[in-house]
Amino acid sequence: MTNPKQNQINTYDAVVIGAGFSGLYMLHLLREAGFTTRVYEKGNGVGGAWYWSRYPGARCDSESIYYNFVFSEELYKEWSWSSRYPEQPEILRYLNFVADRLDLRRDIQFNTEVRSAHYDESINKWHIQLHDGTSISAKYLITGLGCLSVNATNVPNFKGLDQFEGKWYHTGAWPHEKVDLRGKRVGVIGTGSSGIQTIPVIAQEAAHLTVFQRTPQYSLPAGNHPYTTEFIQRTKDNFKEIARQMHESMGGQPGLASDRSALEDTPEQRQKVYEAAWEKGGAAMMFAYNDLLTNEEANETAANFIRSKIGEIVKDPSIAEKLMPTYHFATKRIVMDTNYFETYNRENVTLVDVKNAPIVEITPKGIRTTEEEYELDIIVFATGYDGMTGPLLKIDIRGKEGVSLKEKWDNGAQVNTYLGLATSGFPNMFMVTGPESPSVLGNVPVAIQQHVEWISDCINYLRENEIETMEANVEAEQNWSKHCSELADSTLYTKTDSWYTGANIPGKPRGFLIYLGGYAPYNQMIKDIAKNNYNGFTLTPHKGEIYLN
Ligand code: N01
Repeated sequence: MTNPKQNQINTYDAVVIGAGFSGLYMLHLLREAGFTTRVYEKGNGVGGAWYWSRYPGARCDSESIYYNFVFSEELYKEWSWSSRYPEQPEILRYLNFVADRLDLRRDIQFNTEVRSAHYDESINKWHIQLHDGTSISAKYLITGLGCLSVNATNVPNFKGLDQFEGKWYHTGAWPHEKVDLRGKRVGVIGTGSSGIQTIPVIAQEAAHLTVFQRTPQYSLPAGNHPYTTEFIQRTKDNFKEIARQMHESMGGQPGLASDRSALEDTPEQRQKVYEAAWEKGGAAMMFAYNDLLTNEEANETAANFIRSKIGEIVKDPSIAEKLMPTYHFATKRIVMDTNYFETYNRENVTLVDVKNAPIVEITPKGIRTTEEEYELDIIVFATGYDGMTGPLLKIDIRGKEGVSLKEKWDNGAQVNTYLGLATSGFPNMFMVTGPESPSVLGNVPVAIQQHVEWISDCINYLRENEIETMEANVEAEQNWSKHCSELADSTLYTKTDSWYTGANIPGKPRGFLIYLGGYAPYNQMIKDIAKNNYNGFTLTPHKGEIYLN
């Protein structure tokens, strides 16, 4: 039987994929500017990652007063955060508040997956196919998929998972109803941000928790605390200054940068600086000195400090030793926790080092490593995502001459973008926080706002100047990609295996797809490019003349 929706075609100025921070703001700006815009969202509600990641203990690792939109003073002042690092339900409530306040839902289609987006050169339009067979066409295609998305969760291909008699869940696609852990034997695989947030909370409820750790982490105390009404009022009174500082900082959160090298200080001075940063909590430690990510010796001073803290917190020295990381501090995404290391002092928690004794298979009863079988009722995969390119490459996106993004990027081996916003061969397509933009190395909502505003200004410019298509130039994107790699190679980031480098996904080509030049300089650069009539892009007016920039 043919699906009646298959022949139905709707045309919009812009189609946006995803209704998280990116999609919501993109819809708002384009609609305000008078563009017909439609957002497609796989979930049954807004929120993106915050809609899906409902695992126990999920919370933000940027300070809440900076983890929001600052394009509207009114909106900022109408919302009050409860604490420094709020839990997932509160962030989801915030995004629902934004959607309601800006009346966004009427242009969002929920429970809808975009399966493909193909560019038709004969009419300069994108044809977008939805999971139910509906076809949509649009002049502009904007991906607001996030760098880590539910469509790119990583569940390692362990033998026997299908035979497991208990239940299993991935942290990034957690059930919406409460998972009852009482009296259960729970196993958590993975000790990245998700694992480290959920482990202390699961340990409090489960009968027994077994943590399967492959790489120990430099987790820092979040230093979470409730906000007072007076504090929140002060942030509202200082809205303009807060918004300015967010946009003008290197990572979207003001007040963190140091201008000193760790090696300028004596060991005693460093100890004091690190103690103060540890006490302050959050990301302070990462920014205690300005060379922790570029100088191995400097980095080692911070790494040693954290290892000594782990030794102090964890009572059993053999467990403490297993929990001490050896890679360069902060070269994997920094993790912030509440009572993570303390959790290993509990009697109902076992740490299994799967680097030494790898997982061999999932059995009907639990997990078997090379040394032992662990019986479990529930397995939690806190095993991360196919980040950066994964969310984009899961959709069949084809540009000119039918070439897919997958082919163009050689399945991830040759990712080229211009500024992380566009890629040659894919006219009128824009990526919010795409590969090779500053994206995840900071407070992401700020990176999102900078991109969304740039894209919206750009689409307005195209309309005002009667430009039909806009496409990144091959040379501009090759130079940009080279610049991104050179920057990455001048740091310690590329010396560590992580999801930043693609090393977490077996067979995924390596590459560091994040621009390391900082949010504020990047934002200035893309604004200058716009002012300069979008140099690095080819703009083709309606009449067919070509402006090469
Ligand atoms: O994923 P991860 P995540 N066998 O990739 C292990 C954001 N986030 O979901 O390090 C055994 O960091 C893997 O081990 P290893 C944040 O940006 C934000 O925790 O590869 N273990 C690692 O320990 C974060 O960085 C918030 O050796 C395996 C873990 O699984 C990003 O999401 C909250 C394995 C995966 O860690 C991803 O974090 C949560 C295997 N086969 C997340 N495969 C906020 O607060 C993987 N692992 C905003």
